[in-house]
Amino acid sequence: MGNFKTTPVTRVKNINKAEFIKHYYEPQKPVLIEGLTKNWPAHKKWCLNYIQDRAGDQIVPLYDNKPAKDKQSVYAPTKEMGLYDYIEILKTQPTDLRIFFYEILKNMPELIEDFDFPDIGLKFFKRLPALFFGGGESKVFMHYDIDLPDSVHFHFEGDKSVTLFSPEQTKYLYKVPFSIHNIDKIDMDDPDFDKYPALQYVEGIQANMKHGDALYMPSGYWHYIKYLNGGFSMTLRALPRHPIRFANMLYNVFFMRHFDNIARKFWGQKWLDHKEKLAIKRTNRNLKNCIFQ
Ligand SMILES: O=C(O)CCC(=O)C(=O)O
Repeated sequence: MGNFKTTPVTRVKNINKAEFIKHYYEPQKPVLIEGLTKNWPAHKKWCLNYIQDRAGDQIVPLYDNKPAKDKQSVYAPTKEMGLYDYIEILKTQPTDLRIFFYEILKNMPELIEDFDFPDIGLKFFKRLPALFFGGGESKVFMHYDIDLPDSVHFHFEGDKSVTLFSPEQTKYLYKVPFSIHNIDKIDMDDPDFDKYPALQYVEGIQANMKHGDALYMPSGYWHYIKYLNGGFSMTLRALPRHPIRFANMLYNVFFMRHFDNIARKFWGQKWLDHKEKLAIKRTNRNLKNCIFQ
């Protein structure tokens, strides 16, 4: 058992477009920007009460920390609940229940009055601003986004911990084939280096986020997220511009995801076990190659 090596994310108080492009977007380097939301109405208004007041009788799908098993899709929620009642839980007790990808335009379009798409050189996909909610025990499984966006993740109310890993480190992360996550048995808080030796070579970037912080996550970056108390975040995404990343995005969205779903339906747990074995075999082979180079 052990800990990942991590370095703290670069933090800046404010940044203009030219600086962002030169120092972060072009080299694809994460950065936490503290002042990006300070002039948004959301900076003053967004808190759990504000969202709860607008929840009405909406019913939302909820996820917990348990990984999907057998024929269950990774996108299948654990349960459904009224948004008002869910936020009441977030406010009053620790919970691992999360909302993943609550589409603002579909569900609470009035919120778009409260924020801007920042002018920092990213071509944001304006139709898909999304919120994420979690409680003090929520952990978002380690993954990268299927559409490989350059994204900016904004946090509101409470605190959260985000650990990022660059795409170059994928070879040591026990990535599961035909997926965007690593082996779900790995405890990202206390990784077992005897069982998963390649993890010793991984280096993360640690970002501790509080109200109003904005984290730039370059395309393909892995993220492992823990909510330290009840809060919520918004992600704005920009489609990848590099042609290879764009092609990978099309492959992920239009082929890989569907292929994996079909295989899961046919073979259930057998398919998951097979992929896990492959992940271990491939990663340990990468490790050997690296050691003997
Ligand atoms: O913070 C969360 O709950 C998940 C966020 C996430 O995975 C993302 O923005 O890609």
